Amino acid sequence: MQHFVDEAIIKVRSGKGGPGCVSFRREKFIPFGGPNGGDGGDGGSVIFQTKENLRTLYQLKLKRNFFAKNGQPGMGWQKSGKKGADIIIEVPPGTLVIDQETGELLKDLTFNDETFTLLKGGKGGLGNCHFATSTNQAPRYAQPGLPGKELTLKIELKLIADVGLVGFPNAGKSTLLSVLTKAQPKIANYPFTTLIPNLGVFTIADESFVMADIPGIIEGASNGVGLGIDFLKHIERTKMLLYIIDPEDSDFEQQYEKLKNELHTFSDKLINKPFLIAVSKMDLEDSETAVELLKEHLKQPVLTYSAVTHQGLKELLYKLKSIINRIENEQTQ
Ligand SMILES: Nc1nc2c(ncn2[C@@H]2O[C@H](COP(=O)(O)OP(=O)(O)OP(=O)(O)O)[C@@H](O)[C@H]2O)c(=O)[nH]1
Ligand SMILES: [Mg+2]
Repeated sequence: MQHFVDEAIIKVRSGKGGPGCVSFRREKFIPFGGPNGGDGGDGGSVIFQTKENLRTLYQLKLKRNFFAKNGQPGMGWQKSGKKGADIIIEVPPGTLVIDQETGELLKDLTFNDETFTLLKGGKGGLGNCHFATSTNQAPRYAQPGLPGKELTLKIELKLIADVGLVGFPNAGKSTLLSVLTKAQPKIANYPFTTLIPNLGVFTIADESFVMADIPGIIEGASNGVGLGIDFLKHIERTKMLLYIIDPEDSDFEQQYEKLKNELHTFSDKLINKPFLIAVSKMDLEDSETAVELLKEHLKQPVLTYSAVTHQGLKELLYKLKSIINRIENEQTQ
């Protein structure tokens, strides 16, 4: 199974500013040289950068502390200390940076190659050359550098897939992912087989799209029943949803409305997405009759397929592609 990490707790710290320097010119023929202490370098900052090729937060699990370097102290001859090196934290697009203590969302990093400075390094202190006055021409004082800042962060990754699969447990979501993509999710004939989201890439007419399979959703999920609702955040950013309806389920005709209800309680964003309804397991007996009843009940188009015989899969893929292409065209206009 694909290794999937969607949350990490890390500690970040920006660098301390280097202290300013106290120093005086001392040259052979200038016995009482003026102050020439240079400034301390600024501390390094904590910077986030998104990289499209990263798919998980796995690398944040390996290294939990991300500390920028301190600024160097100022030196004589008005030489400034070097700035401390920044720490750059690379994350996939779709990453949320949250203050672990307050729960405040600090940044939502959506796009590829986005850069965000979370904590600036402490300013370097001024050297004593700045403090000479007419009454004190030899100041023995320089500023200390300002401290860096430290935060504990919760980093959350919302998967960005084109299509999010939504269905009751056991509807056949993971099976669909496994026949359309190279992903190998766990499949079994009992509810709640899928415990973490799976991603796969499907290709149709030379175009590739990402499909996300999440745990099944049941009635009351939005009130914390079952597992599914925790994972709805992973499909909040998908371009579209694909509802998988299970013809084996006794609630067959009501499944779509029940699912929609749960999604609605979770977020309006989900419910306003373009969607498609597909009935799985068409190889089973009586599924044709069930679909006729469903179509009458829903009064909207319903696609059908079987992951066993592969009937209907091509049509399903073309339909998904055309909806995603339409959405993408609308977005670029
Ligand atoms: N006959 C038939 N069985 C199917 C088809 N698709 C899935 N199944 C079976 O349905 C059962 C559930 O499939 P899964 O893919 O694990 O269902 P799921 O929706 O991912 O379930 P959860 O992860 O529990 O939410 C398995 O026994 C599959 O073999 C199909 O098209 N035809
Ligand atoms: Mg599953």
